[in-house]
Amino acid sequence: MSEEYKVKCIRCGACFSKEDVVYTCRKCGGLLDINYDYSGIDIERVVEAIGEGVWKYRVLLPFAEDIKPITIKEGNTPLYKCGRLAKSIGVDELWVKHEGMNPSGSFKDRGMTVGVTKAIELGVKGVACASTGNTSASLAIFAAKAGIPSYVLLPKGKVALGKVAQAMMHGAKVISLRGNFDDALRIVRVLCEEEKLYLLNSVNPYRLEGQKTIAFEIAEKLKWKVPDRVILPVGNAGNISAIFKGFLELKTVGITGSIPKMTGIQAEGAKPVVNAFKEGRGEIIPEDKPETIASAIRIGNPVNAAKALHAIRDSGGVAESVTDDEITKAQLELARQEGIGVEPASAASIAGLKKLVKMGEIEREEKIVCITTGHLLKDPERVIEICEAPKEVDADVDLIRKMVK
Ligand code: AN7
Repeated sequence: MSEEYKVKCIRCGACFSKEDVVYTCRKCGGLLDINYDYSGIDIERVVEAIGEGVWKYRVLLPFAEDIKPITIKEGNTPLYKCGRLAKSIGVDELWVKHEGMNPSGSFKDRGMTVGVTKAIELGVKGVACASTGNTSASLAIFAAKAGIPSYVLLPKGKVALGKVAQAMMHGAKVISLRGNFDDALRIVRVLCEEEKLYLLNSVNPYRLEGQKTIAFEIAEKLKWKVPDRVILPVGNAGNISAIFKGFLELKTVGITGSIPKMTGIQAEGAKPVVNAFKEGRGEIIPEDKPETIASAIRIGNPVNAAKALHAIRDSGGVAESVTDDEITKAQLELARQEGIGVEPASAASIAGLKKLVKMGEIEREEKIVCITTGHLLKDPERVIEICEAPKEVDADVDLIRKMVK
């Protein structure tokens, strides 16, 4: 593992110590990044690494050799080649990396294994987050595994059932806030400062170190050749920033030769990053009333927007939005053509691909990876809404025989 790293502000370059509990730059308020001495990274230890999941890539994680990870065997998710869907969309080569196959059912586990391991190293008394659902489920699980208390703030009535159930079951103190996700994040940040709880939203740069391993796994599965494009949903904008960093690191240390076009998809009713991208701005204008059926990405003031906009522009990618109807349609197609069950936010990546192909922005020859961030079972209520209801019948074989004809 890489003990040699800096916690550095992406805006003014100020550095902070590893023992410091700091989330944003104390000098200018900018986002922080974990920087390694890449000249000291042994490529063989990345390419030849044994093991599986996030900790396989421990040379590029910010810990000393002897650290004991808090892990529930996260990562190592399947990368499916999707021939039928590719054909119907009109592209030659489409892969789906299904992050819903993580232990808690979302990609957040990758960030939490690193984040909670750091929390234990720092010796904090508890951990906390605001969440649209998946972050809280994952935090509750890792806190349980670590044996420390967790506190989660959820926007009341706006979180999918499966996610709340997980947070409750694994023992988090769940607080239902009369407000939206952005309100919850604002409040939990104050709470963490005052109560000395460790904040594990994606503003915490250690979270992103775990999530960047999505890039490592994609590259490795494709025999260290990177795809032309990676498409994923964007909410708080941490994951797209993390995956870009992962690909950048592989290129920096000399394992790969290029970086995929990072392509971020938001919902029509919550698209501050898309607007900033299209208007050529480096900062977003927050949206007061974000609204979409994809509750995971119902976020109006994404904290990692500055990093995400860099990732998208520096890689030659784009940001685009899709409607709720387009999301639902893509969710059904992915389920029925490929057998991949995802929650609405995740289907935004497929909906975005379809739209960008139609617009001529994506070319047929591109090798594309879509990331589906969360599992279908996270949001059972939504499934019942969009699928045909089961037909109820008496226990009579003749009646049922007629139904299957
Ligand atoms: C399924 O759980 O923000 O752009 O609090 O659950 O890195 O925020 C969830 C985000 C995409 C967006 N897909 O990722 C939370 C939360 C799913 C998600 C995103 C989320 P980011």
